Amino acid sequence: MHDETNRFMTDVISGLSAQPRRLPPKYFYDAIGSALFLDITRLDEYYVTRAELAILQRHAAEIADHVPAGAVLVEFGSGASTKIRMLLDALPQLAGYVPVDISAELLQQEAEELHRDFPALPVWPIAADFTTEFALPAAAGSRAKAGFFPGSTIGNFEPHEAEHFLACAAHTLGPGSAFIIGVDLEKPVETLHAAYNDAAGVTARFNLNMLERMRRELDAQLDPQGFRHHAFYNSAACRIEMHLVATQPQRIRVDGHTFDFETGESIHTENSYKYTQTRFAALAARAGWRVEASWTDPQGLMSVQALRC
Ligand code: AVJ
Repeated sequence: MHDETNRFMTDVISGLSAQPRRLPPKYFYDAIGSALFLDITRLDEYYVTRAELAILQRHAAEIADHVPAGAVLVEFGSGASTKIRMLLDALPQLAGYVPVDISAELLQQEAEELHRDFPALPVWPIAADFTTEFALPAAAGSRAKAGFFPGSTIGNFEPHEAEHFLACAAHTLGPGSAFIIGVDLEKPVETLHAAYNDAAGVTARFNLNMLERMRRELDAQLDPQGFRHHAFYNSAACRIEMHLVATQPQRIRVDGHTFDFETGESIHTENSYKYTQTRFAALAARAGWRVEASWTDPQGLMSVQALRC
């Protein structure tokens, strides 16, 4: 079995053994899940991507002002590298771009495409799980560094994990580095609810794909039709929660383990934390970062923050 599959298996068994049961949201993104997420970003109800792209487009020059000339830019979870392309034209000459992503295949493909489109930009991909510590390529050397972490992916972390992640990033990037990060903001619950319960049911399919993936990759025995998508705003915790809820008694068998579900029992698959500017600035400060500037879209739905450590 591949390392990645092994890790998936271990995380599934420990997550389903836990109470409440949970599965890490990073496992949404196999090829099918990544395609479904792309569909989500195009939904009318899902404001996050559209609002962030509007900010990056409109404020590219100001954002670029926070990235030192000659810096190496490190993107945490680069995926299709769509957003960095929007900044590259505005950015001062970079010494290099380091996309970090768990999917080695996607990385290779994107590195080649970037090289075609930006031949003067050295690209040094790293296949790694950016939620763990990783080493920068030797070529990055002692140059200035800037981090890039768009998409409000930081919202998937518990606040204490987000703090730990930011502290680690400060360590990896080094003192004096910049960090450009997308942070989703608190807003009326109706807007949030619609964004995670779209009328076309794409988010439901995205959530349920986690179970399909367990069948495909781990040979799990389960009935995906016995679970339903449930997403709601937990206002006390300031987060959207996504769950897969058993609609009837269910049994999941995987690698010799058996997990029984009563009707209504859930697997918690994702938290998506929403911040106020003040709460995010306080969290960043605890991790050693100062907010130098922040931008929002005209409706104030989403933010991009420029940090310095
Ligand atoms: C990619 C983590 C930012 O939390 O909004 C979209 C993932 N989940 N719809 C988010 C997601 C359900 C998304 N992030």
